[in-house]
Amino acid sequence: MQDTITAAINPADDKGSYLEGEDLKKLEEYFQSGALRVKAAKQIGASFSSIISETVAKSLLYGDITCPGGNMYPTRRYAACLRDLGYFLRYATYAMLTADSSILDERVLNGLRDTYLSLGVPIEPTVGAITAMKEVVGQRVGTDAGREMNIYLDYIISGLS
Ligand code: CYC
Repeated sequence: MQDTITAAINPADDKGSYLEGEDLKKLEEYFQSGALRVKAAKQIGASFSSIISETVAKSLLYGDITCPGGNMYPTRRYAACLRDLGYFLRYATYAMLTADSSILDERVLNGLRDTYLSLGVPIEPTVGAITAMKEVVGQRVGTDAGREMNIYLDYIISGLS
């Protein structure tokens, strides 16, 4: 896993140089937004289960997907879906904290699309659920932090699409 700090320092170290210019500016912005990131992570962590249930209610419930023949039926698959949404939220929160998406590549997206395709987990409703999650999270953490979380939830959407 990488983060904004190591992503700036590693290449500078390779060149044996100090940080300067754009790289330093990026770090400055990162530190300035630090309190915002930590506050959002705290809010999300304190209410993750209601974020997931609201996301599911908004995007997946009351359709065919939870009925016999749907991919969220029976309960075992319904639970797998809630678990997956929990993974997406938790790892997007880690990525938002570090302002770096590499943890998503390494721990979430690596092979996920192929796994979904081979198990018949439908991509479109999954993307719809992550889109609903963006709205729910935005309402909980506010516009600025919501924008940060959107970057990483969108990153998961692109990785699945
Ligand atoms: C299954 N989701 C899976 C599987 C994996 C993941 C590996 C197959 C193994 C299993 O059932 O546990 C995902 N595992 C992960 C991820 C990580 C991991 C991301 C990283 C930490 O370790 N079905 C739907 C919904 C959607 C859904 C739209 C929820 C958004 O219709 C999810 N994922 C879903 C379902 C299964 C699954 C239903 C079970 C499929 C099956 O066994 O038939």
